[in-house]
Amino acid sequence: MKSGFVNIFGKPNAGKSTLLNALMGEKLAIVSSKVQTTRHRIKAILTEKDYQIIFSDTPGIIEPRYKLHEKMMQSVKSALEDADVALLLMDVNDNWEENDQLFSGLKLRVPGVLVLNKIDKAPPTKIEEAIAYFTNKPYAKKIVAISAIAGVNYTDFLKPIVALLPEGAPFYDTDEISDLPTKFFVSELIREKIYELAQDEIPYHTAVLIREFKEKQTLVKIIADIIVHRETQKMILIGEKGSMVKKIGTAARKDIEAFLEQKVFLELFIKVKPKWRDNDLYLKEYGYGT
Ligand code: GDP
Ligand code: K
Ligand code: MG
Repeated sequence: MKSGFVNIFGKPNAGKSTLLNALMGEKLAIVSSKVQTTRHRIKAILTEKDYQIIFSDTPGIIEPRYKLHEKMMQSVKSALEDADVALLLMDVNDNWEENDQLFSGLKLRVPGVLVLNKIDKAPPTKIEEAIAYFTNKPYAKKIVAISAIAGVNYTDFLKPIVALLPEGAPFYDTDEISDLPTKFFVSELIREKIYELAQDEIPYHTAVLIREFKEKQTLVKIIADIIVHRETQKMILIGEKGSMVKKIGTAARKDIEAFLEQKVFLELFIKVKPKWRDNDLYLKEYGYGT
């Protein structure tokens, strides 16, 4: 049995969360076209007959500007420390030199697999040139080109990664898919809808707190607070006659129902907590503690 930790690193929007979902065949990590959507390290456990891989999605690597950012980068650091294999993911259409510097800067002590993503948007010559550019880079033990959106297959993608893992007993029960509680995924699905539907900087000022999660006979009742900095942001999120919060709620409920495989009653409240992103107590309450 092979078992170990495979951690995904890369710049914001490289497609880390999309890849994690493709590998798991299930939506565990939220995805958006906005940078800094992922704030936590998410562990996803894939168990098969002869291997168990614990994948970690991480926030994109950035320079911290708020305490929230510092917590995000701490989770990148911890993911560097416990990896058996590092997946270094980049958009093949992004700047190669910048990614080269970033990956060198990680100072990997474990084998790295360079993953060139979004090949659906690149001409074949560009993919070949990228492979040539990254061949023999010290962090890239192997190079693969994929489209995370289209999906990845076992033979071309997972098999070589499994080969790099140590022999050993599985770390988690075979029926576990994550180390994080259900509530976490529920709050993330709500947050994803805010990234999709709210304009400009509002998603970055938002946290979601599940206040009630009750499994009843025929449905799950969920009450959540959407936390923002300012009264004006609250007004925008409520929208005209409550239209915005209603849209967020409807879209989130559908995804939560798919995730829980149960009917859901979802109620959302918008609350103002000035400067929560720089307040240790709030950060802890909203799940960004260490
Ligand atoms: P992360 O910030 O690295 O976690 O990136 P996400 O997984 O959130 O993806 C960022 C954006 O890139 C989203 O709009 C995705 O739909 C898109 N994306 C991810 N993988 C691919 C891909 O293989 N091809 C294309 N065309 N878009 C992708
Ligand atoms: K993103
Ligand atoms: Mg992400």
